[in-house]
Amino acid sequence: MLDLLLTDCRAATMTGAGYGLLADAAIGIEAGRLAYVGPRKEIAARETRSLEGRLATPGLVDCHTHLVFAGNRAAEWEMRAKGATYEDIARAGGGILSTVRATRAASEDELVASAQRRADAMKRQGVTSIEIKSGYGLDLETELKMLRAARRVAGVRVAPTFLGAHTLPPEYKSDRGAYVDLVCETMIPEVAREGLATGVDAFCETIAFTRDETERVFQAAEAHGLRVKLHAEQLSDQDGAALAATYGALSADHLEHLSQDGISAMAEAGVVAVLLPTAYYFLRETKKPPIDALRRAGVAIAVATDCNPGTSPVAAPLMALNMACTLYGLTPEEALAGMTRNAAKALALDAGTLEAGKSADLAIWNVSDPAELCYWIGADLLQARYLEGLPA
Ligand code: DI6
Ligand code: FE
Repeated sequence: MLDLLLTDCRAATMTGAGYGLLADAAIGIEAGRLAYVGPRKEIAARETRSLEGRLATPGLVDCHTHLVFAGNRAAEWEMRAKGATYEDIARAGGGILSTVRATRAASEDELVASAQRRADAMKRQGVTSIEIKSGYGLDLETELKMLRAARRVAGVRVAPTFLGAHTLPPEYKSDRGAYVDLVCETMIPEVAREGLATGVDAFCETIAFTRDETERVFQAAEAHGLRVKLHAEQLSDQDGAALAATYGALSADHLEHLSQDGISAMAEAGVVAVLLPTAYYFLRETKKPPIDALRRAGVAIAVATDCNPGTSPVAAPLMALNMACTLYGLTPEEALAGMTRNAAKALALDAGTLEAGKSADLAIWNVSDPAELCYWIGADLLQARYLEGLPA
């Protein structure tokens, strides 16, 4: 017997091509999993609930965030609006390292509290799974504190990712190699030993880590059984996506400067392309990722918020969907697949589609057409959310 049968709904199953729309669907849930998704059907259930014609989709998956951090960078952003340059701000101790200082100084409870507020905003937009990266600690203690805080964010499934190779901490300014050693020989083994992360990420960029340094991080991750992903080709082409593909990466993210070779390598290895249009918007970038070439190569495309204090102060996943369409030219079908099916693929989660056997993570919306999820900005569209079959 089912635990719950949802009836009288339109279901965007996100299986196959397009929305996989079922106009008059029933959704059966048993033991936290989807037991039936298909046309209207009477099935014995402990409880039957009519959705009164509303749209059901898979719960949204935000597959790239830096949700845990202390403080914010609004003051620095304001200085820039008044004409200060990036160098002025860096000289005044600003930028990413100001977030590192604040995060080191914060308690784990403080990190959980501020991350929870951002997660709650995302939950109100239908999110049921969030990837959360470390990377504002850059020392063992604070990186572990961030990952512990990430796991305590409630009401959503959290996929924690270790991003010790985010930027070089000031203590290691004159000895890059020693910091990469610390990441590979101390931090990754400890993170793996405590089971604090399921993935390892790095920022491969002229202002962060080289391709060779990134490869060392990947080797350490592999040695400890952790899947990798990469901030790749955000500001310049470092051939990072191809490197990530060599290591069987789940995803390569940003990709504004991705080359055709990078695309081919991703296609061959099944690496998901994670697009972050709100970061592109906030930085007023002009170079877009090569969307057409990614499509032609058959690379799965995901869309995420990149929620972080420096380049994407955005806890609004539906706005990211809108920007994926308006700024990057994705179709609403592609954008929604990018925050459901393909985002789940980017995290190796057993979710992201409505089909029997998957986790019963659902968003129920006060709309009837799935394109509306990409169309409205700031509207209050969500009616209910289920995480593993339970109202959440
Ligand atoms: N790319 C980004 O856009 C952010 N991190 C990264 O690797 C920036 C993070 C920040 O400025 O705080
Ligand atoms: Fe990021």
